[in-house]
Amino acid sequence: MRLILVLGDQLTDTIAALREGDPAKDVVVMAEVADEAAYVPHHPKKIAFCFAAMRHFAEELRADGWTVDYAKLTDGLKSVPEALVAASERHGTTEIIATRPGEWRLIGALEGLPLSVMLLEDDRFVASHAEFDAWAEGRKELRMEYFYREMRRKNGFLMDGDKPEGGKWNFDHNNRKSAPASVDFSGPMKFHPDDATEEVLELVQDRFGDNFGELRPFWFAVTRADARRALAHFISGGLEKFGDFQDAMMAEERFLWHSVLSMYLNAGLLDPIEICEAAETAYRDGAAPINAVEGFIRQIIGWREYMRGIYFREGPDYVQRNSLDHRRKLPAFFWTGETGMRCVAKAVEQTRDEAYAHHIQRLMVTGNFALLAGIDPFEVHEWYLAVYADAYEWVEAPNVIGMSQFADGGIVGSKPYVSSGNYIDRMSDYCSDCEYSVKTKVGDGACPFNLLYWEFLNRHRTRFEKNPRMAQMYRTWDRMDEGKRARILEEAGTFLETL
Ligand code: FAD
Ligand code: DLZ
Ligand code: SF4
Repeated sequence: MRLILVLGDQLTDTIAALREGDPAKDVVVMAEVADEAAYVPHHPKKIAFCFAAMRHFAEELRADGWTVDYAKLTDGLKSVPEALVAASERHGTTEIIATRPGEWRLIGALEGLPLSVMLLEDDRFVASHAEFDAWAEGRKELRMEYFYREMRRKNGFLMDGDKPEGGKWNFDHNNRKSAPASVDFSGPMKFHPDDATEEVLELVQDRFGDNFGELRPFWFAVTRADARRALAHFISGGLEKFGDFQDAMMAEERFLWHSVLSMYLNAGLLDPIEICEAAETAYRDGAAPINAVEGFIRQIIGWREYMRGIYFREGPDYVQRNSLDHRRKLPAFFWTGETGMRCVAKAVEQTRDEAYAHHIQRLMVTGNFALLAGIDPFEVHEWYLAVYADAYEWVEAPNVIGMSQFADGGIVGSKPYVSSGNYIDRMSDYCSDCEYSVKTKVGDGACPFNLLYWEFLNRHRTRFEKNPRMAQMYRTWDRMDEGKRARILEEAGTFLETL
């Protein structure tokens, strides 16, 4: 008899450890534990989703004939290792089968156990570690686009023989429409909590009710069957315009045409291949255009897989990187939303309510602000890890430390994702109601993004002026009247002091 560990983001009935086990002999161990619920102050919706999905999954395993030893949070276990040691004593076995966790912290903890642990590769991904590393080996730059093309070829998604469907690998230039007047998609499918989920909601309210984030209304799917309904709902209603408005942001439309499937995918309720197949079928059936479907598939077999590859290739110290030596504390308004910057206030507000913000809100509003203001990237990382329902370190860290904060020195991005208020104004409806003026570059009411943008470029001049993708910005800065430049730097400095 052996123990099979299933973690809160391993809720897939074909996961490696379950495939290795035998329902007739082995016992599945699942545990809600204090340490996992508290390594960052997770959003209550994230904890509730995790526990409710774990409990439902345990029931499904039992129905499939498995014996499941399930510990609830109220059983008082501190950590995953403690849960395994206790289960090992209870069942009289020291043999553990586990699927490799998605975080170095937990991998280290399992490897340090005084038990015999068989750690199996997590193969719920399109690319294995070996495949990613082989692709990365010897390359000067690890550009996602080239990795993505290999994944397209390997999996045959949107291929026309050996050519990309539609004659191009990437249709992103079609995908930059600004915010529309209205949204004709109802957003993600929402579900009513059943009794088992209600029990979790009460527990989470009791134990984590003071964490940042609204627990209710709780509308996430917590089973694979419901997650599949959410997928079908998106494919039939959202995918068609996903591409067009992928980068748009609206104050009162939190989801636009985004899929809002990442939490299900990352927890194991959905599989990346099944999602991409559903999207490709919609394209082949004429229900969604190529720019939407290519863009969507690229996010999943491209960006998501690439981020995972980077996290595991770069190693446990990745989250500590700080190539720009940013040291400022995270401003309180990341937790309160109390700022006159409407774009930031709205992004924080919806994050608090939904444990969700879409990519451009994460990258070009909160991420952009943190980078421009020189916030310590580790603090930024901990914030993102805590507040989003889809956040697990393997995917969150390369997005935050790499893509968003440039703290890895340019592994993920060839230039920092910074912008002035102009970009936000072009892509959103935030600015019209803001107490700052996006058109004002300096002086009374100037949008802080406008000031901080130039201050950032000036501060990091030696680092970035030779970057061909940034040279134009430095030329614009240099052409500016000297007095104006001095005022911008002075006002930016004053603003930064208020943070
Ligand atoms: P859609 O816009 O509908 O995209 C479809 C799917 O593509 C997503 O469900 C997701 O699985 C995948 N995807 C898209 N972009 C990325 C990306 N950059 N990296 C990985 N997968 C991607 N994603 C997470 O899953 N967890 C995180 O903790 C996370 N943190 C982020 C932090 C920052 C600073 C940034 C800029 C991005 C982060 N992302 C993260 C990526 C992306 O923002 C989310 O995957 C996406 O917003 C989830 O919403 P959705 O399901 O509606 O995605
Ligand atoms: C996110 C999370 C939370 C909140 N709680 C638990 C838990 O109590 N038990 C568990 O097995 N997993 C939990 N998880 C998911 C883990 O944090 C996740 O498996 C690791 O971070 C590795 O990705
Ligand atoms: Fe954000 Fe500036 Fe626009 Fe206000 S004016 S919403 S701070 S970009």
